[in-house]
Formats: sequence, structure tokens, C-alpha cells
Amino acid sequence: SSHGDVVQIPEISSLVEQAQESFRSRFGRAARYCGIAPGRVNLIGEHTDYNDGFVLPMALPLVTVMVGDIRVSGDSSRVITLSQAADEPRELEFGPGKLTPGKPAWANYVKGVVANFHLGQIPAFEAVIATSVPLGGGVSSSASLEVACFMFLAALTSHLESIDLKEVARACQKAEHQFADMPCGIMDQMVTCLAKPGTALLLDCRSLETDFVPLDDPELVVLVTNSNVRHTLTGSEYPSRRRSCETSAQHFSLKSLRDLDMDTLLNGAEGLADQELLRRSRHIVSEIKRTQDAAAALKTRDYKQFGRLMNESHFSLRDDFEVSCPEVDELVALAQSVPGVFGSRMTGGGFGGCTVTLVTRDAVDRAIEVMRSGYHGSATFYVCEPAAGSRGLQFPHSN
Ligand code: GAF
Repeated sequence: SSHGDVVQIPEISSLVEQAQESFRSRFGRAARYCGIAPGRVNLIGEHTDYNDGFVLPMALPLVTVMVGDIRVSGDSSRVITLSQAADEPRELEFGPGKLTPGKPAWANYVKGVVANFHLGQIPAFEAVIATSVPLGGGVSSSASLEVACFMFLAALTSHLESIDLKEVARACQKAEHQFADMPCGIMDQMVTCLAKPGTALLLDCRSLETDFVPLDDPELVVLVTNSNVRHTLTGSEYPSRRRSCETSAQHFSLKSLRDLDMDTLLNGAEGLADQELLRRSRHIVSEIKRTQDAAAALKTRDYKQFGRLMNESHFSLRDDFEVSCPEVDELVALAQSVPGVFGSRMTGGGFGGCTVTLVTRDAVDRAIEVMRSGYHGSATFYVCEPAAGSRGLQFPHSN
């Protein structure tokens, strides 16, 4: 159908059931424990997390689930992913010894979390992973897998009661640093862990203080559009942006760009090695301010102002931080042209992936139609409202 690229988001319960059935047929008994964690979209505050700044993401109704049980006998653990997008092999087996990253890529997130699980000894286990989060699409499929795995292990080891979700986020970030070679900030893991339905999370990435801002207007939706492109630059450009920010902070003798203001930046600019560093820093300083302003606008339900800030954020990421790409710019320009759209921007690390658009419910079909027909590639659309964060559980005994 002409709406075939608007994704019908599966119920979490049906994803869990699918994983449970698969566990039963593979391992011959019922799964007893479950970890669930969502993907995320960032509304504003991009590349600010590793500069000690503010971010404003929300959880998506797309989730990764991991179900399983302690192994009956044998001392190695076995994990299967049902994701068709994951690289082969889709079954992982690892012993109780030291874990190292390798292939397949999806397994590194599991191994990284096992290696960084700090709540206690993990017994040999068996588990099945299922996900509705598109892999590599810039909506934190990796953080959702890490946190789902952590919550599963917390359930398995009876640590759900005492869990500190900020510590979980830190452990999962470390897993990603060590096992996926990705020097990410703390945004994705924090929102995946902590999100609350109907709210965006204003997070101070320096103090990890949280402020849940209501985003539950029935007239509004958040449209996530996957450009379905991923430029290979991603791997090298993210760490290089991080280094630029550190170099600039050092130039101003500051701990991070969070502590820089625009006047100081512009006055001290001739001392900066080049124009590029100035532009990189200008994005961070302006984006941190925009994020705080956007949260304030959201609190007063000033969606026009919020949308303007989203648009400005995009232009700053495109022109100053240079992490967008032509395909994403095209989707953003198309969305911004539609009446009823408050704002639209790239979201996540950049170089492909998704855009995020704040739009009235009435106008969302039109926005999708304009983006679909004007885009030179093939996009995928997710109509979303802010969803819940992670959880772990033990299935009640059945039969
Ligand atoms: C990626 C990283 F994982 C986050 O920490 C954040 O830096 C983001 O890019 C950019 O805002 O998602």
C-alpha cells in the first residue's frame, strides 16, 4: 500500500511473546526473566552530552527485549537474536572467562554488558533477544540492547529491587566504549534507562540531574523519519568531533565547552587554531542554550518557539558542526515546508539515520506524504509519542 513505509509499531507484549516462544522451542522450557529497554529520539541537544551540556531526548515505543533463564547444566552462556538485521551468526556462546570484542557485531553489546555488570556474579544463562528498534538507524538500537541485557541480568541475579538506573546507564556506556569502540556520551543510555511515558527528559549531562518535561498534548505527535542511509564516515567522524571539542575547551582553559559563553568564544576566536574549531565550538555553545530554551518553551506549551529552536539546531549541525548529510537535509527541508509542522531536524550522531519532526496530529499524514514524494531515497516513518524507559521482570510461574 502507499502507506507501506509507515511502520506499524508492534505491541511490546507481542514482541515479548515472540521471544518467549522462541526460547521455549530452542531451549525446551519457559523463559523466567525479562529485560526491556526502548530506543530513543533526541528532540534537541545534539553532541552536547560529551560536552557536559543539556540534552532533551524521549523514549520511543520501539523496544529491545531479552528473555531467558539460568542454564540448567553447562557453564557457557548462549544468546540468540531474532533480529533479521543483525549480522551472522545470530547465536552467541561464551564461557565464564574473560570476554573480548569481535564478530558478530551485535554480540559485542551483550558481551560488553556482561563484562561491566557490577551487581554480582552472573551464572551461565540462556536467552533470546527480539527488537523493534531499527538497527543502525540513529535511534539507539545499541543502547536499547545494552540496557535490555543489563535489566535481564539484574532480574536473573535478583537485583531488580536495589537497582540504581544511573549506575546502569554508566555501566552500559562503558560497555559501548570498551566493546563497540564508540566513545559515546551518556544521553542514550540515560534516557533508555530512565524515560517516563508522556515526557521528554531534560538531562544535565554534567550532574546527571533529570527534569521530566510533559510532552503529552493529544494534538501533537513526534514523527521519526529514517532516511535509510548511513554514511561510512560515522566511525571516524564522531571521535574526531569529540577531540575538536576537547581541543577548544583546552584552548580556553576550561573543563568542557559547557563552561564557555558565546562572547568569550568570539573574543578568543583568533587564538583558536582555525575557523573550523570556531564553528564546532559555536555549535556546542549555541546548542546548549537552545536546549535549555526549548525545554522552557515546552513547559509553557510554546510549540512554535520549540520548533524554531529545532530548525536552528539543524542548521547549526549542518553548517557549523558538519554532521548532517544531503539525504537528511532534504528530509528536513521537506518537513519544514509543511503547514502544521513546528520544527524538524536531524537527530542522533549524524551522517545519515533519522530526522525528528514535531507536528500536529492533523498534519502528520500530509507531512509524511510531502517527505515521501519529495525525498530522493526511500524513507521509513514512525509516528510516536514519548514512551516508557527500561524495566526488568520475572515472569509469574505458569502451567
Ligand atoms: C550518539 C552518541 F551515542 C550520544 O552519546 C550523543 O553524543 C549523540 O550521538 C549526539 O548527540 O547517539
